[in-house]
Amino acid sequence: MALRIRACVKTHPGLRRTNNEDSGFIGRRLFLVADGMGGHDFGEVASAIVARTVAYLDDHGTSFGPEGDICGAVEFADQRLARAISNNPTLAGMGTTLTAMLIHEDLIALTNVGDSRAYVLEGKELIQLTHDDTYVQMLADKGWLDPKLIPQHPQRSVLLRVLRGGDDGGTAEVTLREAVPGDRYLLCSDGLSDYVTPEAIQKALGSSRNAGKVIDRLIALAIKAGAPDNVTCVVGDVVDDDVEPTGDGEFVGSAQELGEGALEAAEQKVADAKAQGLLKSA
Ligand SMILES: [Mn+2]
Repeated sequence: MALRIRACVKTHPGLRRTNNEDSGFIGRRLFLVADGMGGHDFGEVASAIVARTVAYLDDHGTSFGPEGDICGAVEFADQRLARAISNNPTLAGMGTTLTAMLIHEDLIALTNVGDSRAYVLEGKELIQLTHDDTYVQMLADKGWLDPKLIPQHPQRSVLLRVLRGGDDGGTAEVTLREAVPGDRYLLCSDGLSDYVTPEAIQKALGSSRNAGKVIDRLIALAIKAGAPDNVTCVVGDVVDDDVEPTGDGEFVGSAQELGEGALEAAEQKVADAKAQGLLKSA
């Protein structure tokens, strides 16, 4: 018997956006959500580059243990953003959040940059595992803002840290947790957590054994709330069984749309935008 995570991933562009800048991935041992941002449509490029780069860990060994592996992958992803921007300065300003989870033997390593979240449902209790790198969360941490006011705060989406090929984002903090069969994990972009209350998330997570149905419910709740943003969810259950995971993993959102050549796709987008007169030629 071996511990692993059996997961499902889905994304929805929401009701007000035409493009999806979120990416999601589920593999044999690695799971992630990335929410891109930036001028024009380059947020989707940033989230695709980072999702594709970090997902590489899914098939590659743990030379430095789960913490070292995840830190190295985040650093490498940030360097790839830096390289993409230095090769093509039109991309400057793009960035992405990342919340990633890796299971290794009986440990789960979790990292996050930005405001995409990880939760765990332990029995009936919903616990938020990540700390938002947002301006309002910082104010609340210092005791300057009542956390109850965060959901309505006009600056609630201002991020203090993202991956942007810069000097701050590439250093990942990793927390380790024990993998316990029966625990259900949720990774989500702020398109869910900004519009659906923790109580409603908790209820939906406990509503079915089927992770896909649970995600359908979560997305339906975001849509009921107007879904102004892209919504991406990974729901994963820790199981102890002998079933070998198969397949290459599954991407959704911009990492799926742009494919492995996210960088080349970015360069094509820049060229197209220039041709349409949307950008000044360099
Ligand atoms: Mn978002």
